[in-house]
This record gives sequence, structure tokens and C-alpha cells, in this order.
Amino acid sequence: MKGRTANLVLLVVVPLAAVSGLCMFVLGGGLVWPIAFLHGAVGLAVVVLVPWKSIVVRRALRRARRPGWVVSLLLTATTVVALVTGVAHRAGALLAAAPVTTLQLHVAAGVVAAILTLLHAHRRPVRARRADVSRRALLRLGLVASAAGLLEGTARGASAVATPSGVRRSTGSFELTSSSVAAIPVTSWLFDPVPDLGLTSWRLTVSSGGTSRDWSLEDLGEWDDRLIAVLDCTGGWWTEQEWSGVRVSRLLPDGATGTVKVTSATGYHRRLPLTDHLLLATGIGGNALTAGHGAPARLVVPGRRGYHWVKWVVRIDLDSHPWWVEAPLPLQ
Ligand code: HEM
Ligand code: HEM
Ligand SMILES: Nc1nc2c(c(=O)[nH]1)N[C@H]1C(S)=C(S)[C@@H](COP(=O)(O)O)O[C@H]1N2
Ligand SMILES: [Mo]
Repeated sequence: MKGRTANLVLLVVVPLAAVSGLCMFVLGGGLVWPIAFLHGAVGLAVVVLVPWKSIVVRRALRRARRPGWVVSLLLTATTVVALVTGVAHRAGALLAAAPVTTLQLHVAAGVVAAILTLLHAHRRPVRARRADVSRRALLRLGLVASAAGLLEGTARGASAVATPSGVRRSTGSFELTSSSVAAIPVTSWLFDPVPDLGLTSWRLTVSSGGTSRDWSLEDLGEWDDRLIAVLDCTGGWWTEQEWSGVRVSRLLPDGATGTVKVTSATGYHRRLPLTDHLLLATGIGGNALTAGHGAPARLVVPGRRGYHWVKWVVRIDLDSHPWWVEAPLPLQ
């Protein structure tokens, strides 16, 4: 393979790593493992390409510095951070209690690396030629893909041996080492701070079909629905807890269908189909929720990643909009 082919392959590989990584977040569970395998293989393909890419870099370093070298430098740094943190997370270095987990650092570095790859390729354009799709070139590409798949398979095999079964989910998340409620990190998707909500003045507004009703925390105390469900944060950890509160369907007209937009006091919101077994939780593990974990009430969405589990809920709107009218991932 020539240096320019390595550049072209990297142009596909780094953005594809970011896209597949984000797909894992959106899928949330179940059949996520093929995407996880693809993601790991595509990420590790960057390592496989190092010998060829280093020819390009060495050639460039022999020449005078060109505008755009800062982008090249930052791209190299963020790619290395994404690779090291990806492998470290896989090896079990979770850092669940730290201000940022290994995987959060990984995602941040990965997103920036994908953007910088496009910028760098714009600054150092490489045009595809007909010879790039020759039989030999495709054979080499196949070898790179096989080597990457083999690396990912080995990494998976090694972590399956090193990790007791059941600790890792198909999303790649690890179970928190303690199952006590106190050990659950207080997490925000991006920037949401814990709001200061009074328990007695708090009201939940539920609207459907032009009518709306307010519920106080005391009103909701009429029910004690319980649900054991796994909170799986995209920070790379999960925990199974017993959540208590009221099933969302109880607050809606009988036989309601469609989707609900669930809104937090902070403005954070998610839209979910009523076919999900939504619980509006006021308690966890037999105790009232703490402010950090969403008091007075937070959503529990079995089978979906943590970013759907809206905390500090103040509004639920039922309508017939499809669930996908909102961004696939929150922007707040
Ligand atoms: C992980 C991805 C990548 C990393 C870490 C990376 C890193 C680098 C570095 C450090 C240099 C030398 C410094 C410089 O010229 O500014 C360089 C040069 C270069 N890169 Fe990349 N690069 C990546 C992906 C790409 C892609 C996707 C393309 C284009 C499709 C590309 C095309 C080039 C070209 C044409 C040169 C200059 C070669 C020369 O001047 O002879 N690179 N890259
Ligand atoms: C939007 C950005 C990204 C997201 C959301 C993301 C997400 C993830 C997740 C969830 C894992 C754990 C998978 C598992 O344990 O099964 C992971 C691992 C990994 N990621 Fe990413 N990632 C992103 C970007 C990147 C990029 C850009 C690269 C490469 C430059 C990369 C390379 C890796 C590697 C090498 C692993 C470890 C695979 C292994 O050990 O087998 N990721 N990533
Ligand atoms: N309002 C609001 N709710 C939110 C978030 C947020 O940032 N704002 N973060 C979500 C994310 S990413 C996760 S993993 C869970 C974390 O719940 P915990 O803090 O109880 O662990 O809350 C979710 N609910
Ligand atoms: Mo999360």
C-alpha cells in the first residue's frame, strides 16, 4: 500500500469510527454488538495503518512546515487519546467515580478527531485515482480489514476471559463495582446542573389532547409501582436497581397511544413511544430519590441508554408525533 492509499483509508475509517460509536449510543442494547465489533475493528484499523501513514508523515516532516500543521498535530494527539482510552475502557479502566470517565474522554477525543480528520484532509487533499480500485489495492484493503478484525476479535476474547460473565453489557458498559444506591454517579449528559426544586411546590403537568392536569408529589403517592431496570450510562457503566413510583400510562387517558415528550425543569427533554414501559420514579431501592438522581421524579426507560432517563421531570405531553422528530442524541 502507498502512503496516499493509507490517507484515503483513514478518511473513511476515522469518521466511520465516530458514526458507528454514536450508533451504539442510539441503539442502546440488544443487537448492538455487531456495531460494537465494527466500531472496535474500524478504530483499531487506525493502528494497522500506522506503518504506511508514518511514510507520509516522515516525508512531510522533511519538508518546510506548511500551514495546517497545527491541525495535523491536534489530529495526531486526539487520535492517540481516542485509541488509548478506547482500549483502556475495554480493559476495564472505567473511572466511574472520576469527574469524567475513560469512555467520556474517549468520545470527546473521538468526536474531535473525526472533525479534524475532515479538516486535515481538506488542507492536504488526496484525490482518488482509478488505480485505487485495482484488484491489488482491494486485496491490500482486505488484508488491512482482516488484520483489524483479528485485533478486535483478540481484544474481545481477552476481555471475555478477564471479565466475569454478566459484568459487561453488549453496549460495552461495565457494572458498577458496588450495587449500593450511594455508589451511582450523579451524571449529566452534557451541561445540566442539578436544579434546586422544592418537593412541596413541585408540580407535574400532564397534557394530552388539549386538556392538562397538574399532579403534586403527594398525588403521585397514591401509587407504588415497582420496576427492576438497568440504568446504562454512555459514560460506560451500568447498575440494576429497583425503581418505584407511578407508571406513566396511569397519568394518561385509558388506552392512550402515540408518544410522550418528557421535559425536565432544566429544559432537557426526550420523546419516547408509549410502547416502552415508562415509569415515573420517585424512589430508588426503597428510598426517596436524591436531588442528584432526579428528585422529585425522574423517568425510568427499561432497555434504553441513560440519556433517555430524564431527571427532574416537570412536564409530560402526549401527542401523535413520531418519536424521531427530535435529535437522536440530546444537545443539552
Ligand atoms: C488519524 C488520521 C490522520 C493523522 C493522525 C494524520 C497525521 C498527519 C501528520 C502528523 C502529517 C505531517 C504534518 C503535516 O503535513 O501537516 C500528515 C500529513 C499529511 N496527511 Fe495526514 N493524518 C491523518 C489522516 C489523513 C487523511 C484522512 C488524509 C487525506 C485524505 C491525509 C493526508 C495527508 C497528506 C496529503 C499529508 C502531507 C504529505 C506531504 O506533505 O508530503 N491525512 N498527516
Ligand atoms: C463519536 C465518537 C465515538 C464513540 C461514541 C465511541 C464509543 C466507543 C465505545 C462505547 C467503546 C467500547 C466498546 C466496547 O467495549 O465494546 C469504544 C471502544 C473503542 N473505540 Fe470508540 N467511540 C468513538 C470514536 C472513536 C474513534 C474516532 C476511534 C478511533 C480513532 C475509536 C476507537 C475505539 C477503539 C480502538 C476502541 C476499543 C476497541 C477494543 O478494545 O477492541 N473510537 N468506543
Ligand atoms: N434533565 C436531565 N436528565 C438527565 C440527564 C441530564 O443531563 N439532564 N442526564 C441523563 C444521563 S446521560 C444519565 S446516564 C442519567 C444519569 O442518572 P443518575 O444521575 O441518576 O446516575 O440521567 C439522565 N437524565
Ligand atoms: Mo449518561
